Amino acid sequence: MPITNALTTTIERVSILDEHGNFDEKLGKGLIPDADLLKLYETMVTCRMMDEVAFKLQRSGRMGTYPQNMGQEANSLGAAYALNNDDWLVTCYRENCGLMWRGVPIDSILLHWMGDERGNAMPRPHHATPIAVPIGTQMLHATGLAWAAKYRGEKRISCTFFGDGATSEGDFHEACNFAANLDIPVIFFCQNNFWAISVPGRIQCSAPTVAQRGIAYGMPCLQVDGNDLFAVVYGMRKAIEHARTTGKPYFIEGVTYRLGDHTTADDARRYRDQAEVDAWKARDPITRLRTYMTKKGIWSDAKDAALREAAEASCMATIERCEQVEPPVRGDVFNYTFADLPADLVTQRETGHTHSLGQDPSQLPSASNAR
Ligand SMILES: Cc1ncc(C[n+]2csc(CCOP(=O)(O)OP(=O)(O)O)c2C)c(N)n1
Ligand SMILES: [Mg+2]
Repeated sequence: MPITNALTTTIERVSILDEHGNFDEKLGKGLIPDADLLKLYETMVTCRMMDEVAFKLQRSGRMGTYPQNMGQEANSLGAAYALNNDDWLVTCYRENCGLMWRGVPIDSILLHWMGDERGNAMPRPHHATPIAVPIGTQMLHATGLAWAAKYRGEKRISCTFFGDGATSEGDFHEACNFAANLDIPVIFFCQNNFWAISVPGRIQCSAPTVAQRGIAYGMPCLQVDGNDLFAVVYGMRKAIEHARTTGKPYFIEGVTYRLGDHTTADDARRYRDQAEVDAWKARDPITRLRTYMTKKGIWSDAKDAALREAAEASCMATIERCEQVEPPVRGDVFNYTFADLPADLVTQRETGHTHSLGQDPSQLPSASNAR
């Protein structure tokens, strides 16, 4: 028997507004009305400002570890813009911009990174799940949420975000397998920023694109320029239409770059070249949009300065509010898991120490904070 071809496939890549200011009129015309574009740009600038402020807060000891979103704003923003507000937005930790577009208060996000978990209890009406730090868990949650919506006959879909490194996790593959084989309308959105902390993408994924990982599960896949808001919106509209009309999943790879360290606990200078960072700085999604809007005559330096001033004031007000929130009580760690707290945990709650640690009474925190 002759050898036949079992599969030939291609992955399309979408770029509409490139870093040199070239705009593809055919794909981009009418995609985002000017009035929306201005609001989207404002959200990006405010998000970037918050990112810079959060970095400084951590450096001055007023915030715990924080993962900067700098450079990746267009991905989650474009997705949140294209989705309906009652579709599930299931994020990890580089999607502040999309959450802000959804209306999640910046207070919630900052409070969470200041170590107060109440910040991560996303206000219910926003259909956003808590920021997921364990790598990969949220893709399963998104699949479950979309499955539940399907079971109830709702038209709601979910869109989940994860990094390139997360596609090496078993959870990713289980979520894809489940969604593809049970026909569950989930959009899997990978933010490929080429690094998983200090592990470069090329030794984590030998395939030329991350998008093709979706092909293995029979999902349509698309790669978009993730620093181009227009391309992200274009790709998301395709994915949303597919998910809503067929009830099946879709895979998007947004090619982007994290301009900051992995988190404030990292120093990326130890493992990546400044030349690489500089090349990506020139592709910054915010600068690109600003140049485009200025050329179009709908933006100016004066408007930009005013926006930045307003964004800074709003970030400062947010921080002031967050720092005035009464800290949570230590006992909360114990209070919401067991109906009847086992005796040894009662002791821990009362004394703040376990059998194995902190036997030296001088190390014990005061029991007065335990409740
Ligand atoms: C289950 C789990 N394993 C390991 C970690 C430690 N960790 C935090 S971020 C990260 C890399 C994630 O890389 P990627 O998915 O590409 O996302 P990025 O940080 O680049 O946005 C790792 C290994 C974790 N948070 N959770
Ligand atoms: Mg990554």
